Amino acid sequence: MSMFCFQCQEAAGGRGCSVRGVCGKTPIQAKLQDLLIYSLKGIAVYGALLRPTGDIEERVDYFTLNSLFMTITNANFDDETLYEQVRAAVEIRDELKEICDEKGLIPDEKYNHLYTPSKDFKNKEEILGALAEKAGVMRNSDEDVRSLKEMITYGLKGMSAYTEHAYHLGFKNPEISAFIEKALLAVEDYFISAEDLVALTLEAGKFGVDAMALLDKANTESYGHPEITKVNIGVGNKPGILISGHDLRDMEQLLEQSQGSGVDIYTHSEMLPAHYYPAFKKYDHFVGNYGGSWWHQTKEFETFNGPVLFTSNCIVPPRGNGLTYKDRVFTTNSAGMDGCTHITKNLEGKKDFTSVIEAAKKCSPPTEIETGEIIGGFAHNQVFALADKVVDAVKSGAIKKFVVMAGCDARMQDRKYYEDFAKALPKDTVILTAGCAKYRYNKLNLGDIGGIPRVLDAGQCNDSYSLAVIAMKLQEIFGLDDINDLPIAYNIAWYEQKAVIVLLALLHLGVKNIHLGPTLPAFLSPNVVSVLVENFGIAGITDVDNDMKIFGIK
Ligand code: FSO
Ligand code: SF4
Repeated sequence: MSMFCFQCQEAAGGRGCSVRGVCGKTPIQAKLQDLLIYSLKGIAVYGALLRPTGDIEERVDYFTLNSLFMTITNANFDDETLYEQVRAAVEIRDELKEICDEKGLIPDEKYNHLYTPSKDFKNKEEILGALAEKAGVMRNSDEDVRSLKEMITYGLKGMSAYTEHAYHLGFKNPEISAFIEKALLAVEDYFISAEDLVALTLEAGKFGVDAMALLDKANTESYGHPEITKVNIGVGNKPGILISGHDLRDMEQLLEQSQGSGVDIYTHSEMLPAHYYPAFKKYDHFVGNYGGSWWHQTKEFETFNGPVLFTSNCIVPPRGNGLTYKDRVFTTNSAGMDGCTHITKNLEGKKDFTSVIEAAKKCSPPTEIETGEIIGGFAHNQVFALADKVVDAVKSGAIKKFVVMAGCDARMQDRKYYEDFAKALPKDTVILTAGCAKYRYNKLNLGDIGGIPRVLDAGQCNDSYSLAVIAMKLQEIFGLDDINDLPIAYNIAWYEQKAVIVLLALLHLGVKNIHLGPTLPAFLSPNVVSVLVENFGIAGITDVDNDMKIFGIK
């Protein structure tokens, strides 16, 4: 087997990718990512000893967050970057070891194996040959232990992504980093019990809530609370830059630097919610959203005609299929793709997007692919402002049910279920959404209920936190003891590891009976599924009609 990965919903055959990723990840990239996580555990061994003495620097925590983010599905397809990150991890580990040696701090011997590789490796072939098997998913032979350890690892990846975005805005929480360090060591502990791993999974949910709350605070304190916004989906007549991913600090810097340049800025996929923030509305050249969710990019980047800036995942590598846009792709942060320009930040966190802006000036304006508007901006504050209206509609029976349809979109045919489900919902139901899942139904014009749109988009996948805050507020208003007594059904679409931390966070908040689709994760063993079913009522999906009945909707 040349690689093994089963971290996302598109894992080959519903089991795992073993030749090449369905996502486009090559075996070398898969192994370098495994090795990167393994090297982070080497940092965690010494970091955990130094944290109580205050000797752990912020740059180390940031390095771990950024590295975990690089291993998320569709984030980084650049061998050299991944290799250099492994090299840097080994150097950081050795620096920390030296400080520990000076202080007489000695790690538990069960982690001795993590003091490999030594930093003398010469190239990626050498290091992969020596260590890839030790670092991969299959290092755990017991399938339940493997399942729990991988679920925790994927939760850490999602948590790191959200924490890193917050960090870029100057909002930090070292407790999240301390937890990541502890959990990285726990999943490398060959003696840990399944019970302890279950407890750690639930604790990851708690830190998932903290990470999303931190990012919510960072985004709203920096750019204001999202407000109801109509976003243009047509195009103008100037050249454009398309910005994708989730990082709002990059959004801000790009808008600032491109002002007056004669270039328009458009969002793609998960960057759409940037339009909802008051601070970005002052930019006249911030004109709209182009296209749909991430996986449409191979078509849409061709017709966009201008440069594309990825501030995070999801990237689809345009390999060998006659596509011409690759030389217009720029990446930053954890995102990377071989052959594309990567933009880094200086010590103050500033980035220079001149190369992107200059590239845009030489391009034709985007080709129109659709016209009209989509509406969004229903994060917690905006919904609270409408609370009286919403509560009255529930009391009068005008709204009978809310359905949380947050999460991700992806390319497999069976995702059409979500479009069909949205269309089949009766007119007295409201969809609460966040993440790129919304592109399955946000252009369907599903109408409104007394002025309340039937699709309330809170924002990016991390804004699922907002949906939980809204649910808790409704629980308070209606005086309910249990959040599960609200007329809310959860029909969540997952794809990658940010959705894993969103799920664990919802479980931590006490939400039960979540339906997860289009398929349950390949990394869940049958026994772990049983635990989730028994304790949390987790279920998959069936077909639209049957699920409507299960949810008590029709
Ligand atoms: Fe989507 Fe991709 Fe936001 Fe993910 S664009 S799939 S869960 O990266 O992060 O919802
Ligand atoms: Fe396969 Fe998903 Fe892993 Fe890519 S991220 S290799 S598609 S399981």
